[in-house]
Amino acid sequence: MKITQKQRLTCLLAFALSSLSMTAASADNVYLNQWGFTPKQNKLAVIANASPSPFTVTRLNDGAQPLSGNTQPSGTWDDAGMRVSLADLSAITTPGEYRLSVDGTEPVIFTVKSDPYGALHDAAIKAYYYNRAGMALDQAFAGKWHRAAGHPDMQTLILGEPDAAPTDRSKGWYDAGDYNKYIVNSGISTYTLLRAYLDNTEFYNSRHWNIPESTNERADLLDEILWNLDWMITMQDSDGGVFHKLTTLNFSGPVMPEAATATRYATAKSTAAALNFAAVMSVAARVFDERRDDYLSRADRALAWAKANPARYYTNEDNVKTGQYGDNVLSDEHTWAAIEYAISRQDADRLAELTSSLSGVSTPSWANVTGLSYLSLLRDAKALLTDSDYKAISSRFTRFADQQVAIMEANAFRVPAVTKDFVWGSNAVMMNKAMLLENAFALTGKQAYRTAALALLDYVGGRNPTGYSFVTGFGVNSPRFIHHRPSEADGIADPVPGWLAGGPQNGHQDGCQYSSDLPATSYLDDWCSYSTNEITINWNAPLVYVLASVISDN
Ligand code: 9MR
Repeated sequence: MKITQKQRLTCLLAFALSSLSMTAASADNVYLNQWGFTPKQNKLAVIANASPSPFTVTRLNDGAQPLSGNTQPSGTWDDAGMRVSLADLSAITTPGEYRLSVDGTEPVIFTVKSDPYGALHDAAIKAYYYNRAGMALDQAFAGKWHRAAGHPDMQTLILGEPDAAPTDRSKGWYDAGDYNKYIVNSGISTYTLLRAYLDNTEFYNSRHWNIPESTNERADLLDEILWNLDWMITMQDSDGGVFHKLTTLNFSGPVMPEAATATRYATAKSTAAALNFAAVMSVAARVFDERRDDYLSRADRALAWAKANPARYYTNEDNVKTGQYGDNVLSDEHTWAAIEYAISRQDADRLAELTSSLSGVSTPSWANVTGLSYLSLLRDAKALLTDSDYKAISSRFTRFADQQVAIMEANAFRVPAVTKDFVWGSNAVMMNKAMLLENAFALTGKQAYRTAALALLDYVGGRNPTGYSFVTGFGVNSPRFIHHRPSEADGIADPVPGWLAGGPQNGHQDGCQYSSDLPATSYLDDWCSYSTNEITINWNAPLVYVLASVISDN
């Protein structure tokens, strides 16, 4: 079909407008998953042009054209300021490389393959190895990103207690782009990885990604998790309380770990730290048989401390300027820790009591862990709950999933995302939703939940209004300048691979220059942008979970 001069102008205008609202690195105005699709999954491309336009799909190896049609207008996404249409490519199920040509746009390539997510999964979990504190990364495992050890943390002090003996608080993962280690954020991150293991045990028992422990008997995922559990244990004080974080007074500059040598302190103890610690130790007790008693007695003591100190909220000491992870609403943490402990102790009576006061399902985050309680109840507590309690929990959970499906269907990009999702770490909001949706799918077998989870994977893989694939090293347009000290300081052009960038949100807390003020397009691939382009252990964890879940139940 020939397009008129007016249509051509409209297309050009739409392209120019969308280019303006996009970040500079976007090459075109077709947005789709840049990682590849499995043969059977839905395949949608979003075109930044509201009017129906002809499109053709060409197979690269033989020039065949297995699909053509017209794009379907799908409405406006106000968060991105875009009116768009969709090309549905789901009919393409034969593995191969394809070109999508939509009239008025630059053609884009997409792939269909049996395992588009395997390498991505391995990189997303290997990112934790790259962030290990206190260990040199050998070239045999780290490739060109090998580096010296930093932060041995063998002689750390307690802030404000100059007489306390220097103490070993070694190992653990660096939280993020900074080099500090925070218990609250370790809580949700370690839980999510333990959850990934518990829900995909067979997959992980035979999965390796070349870390120093890959040749031992244990699953690589468990070795990775132990690196952090070993550190978490060192943060428990003799009274059962848990120090909130191990930190320098200020953030270091963009230098390699071994060059960041300022003194490290354990800060004040907090209720949030004790509860996160107790929850993680309780779950770890279900996974590591040989450590069960130790982990449970640690959880026990942390819970007792939290009971005696139920509202010891953490705020940074006057001279501490690093991340706060402050949370003044701890009812969700109190319930979560108690639920995990009761599950591990097989205490059905206590569980019934806790379950009856559980609040509604919400997307997990470091500050809101109610969703984690639901996951543990659904996955690990069926035999401990009465049928009617289990049903009540399940139906509240699937109601949340149904809401996400409804949001997806109304969204112009067909992703279950709303304005309030665009907070610091919005990509992790999407992945945490996807994790819940994968669980709803596992619980019911309802395909719409899997479709919604995959739509969110597509979103972080490129079907989003910035045109970025948000995982370093994957996709044709992925972040190059993440806010990650080693990636900034190592002199290697490519960032450390496998990290999920925080993603768009329009708080602009870092004062960088953004080309957009809109929630879904305020993203900057620049070191400067710690509010949209940092990486963290709690954002990668649900990505790992979702990929493992999708791969193992393909
Ligand atoms: O992920 C945290 C986000 O929810 C907060 O809004 C933000 C500001 O307090 O802090 C984020 O966490 C950062 C932490 O404090 C320090 N390490 C890097 C984390 C990611 O930016």
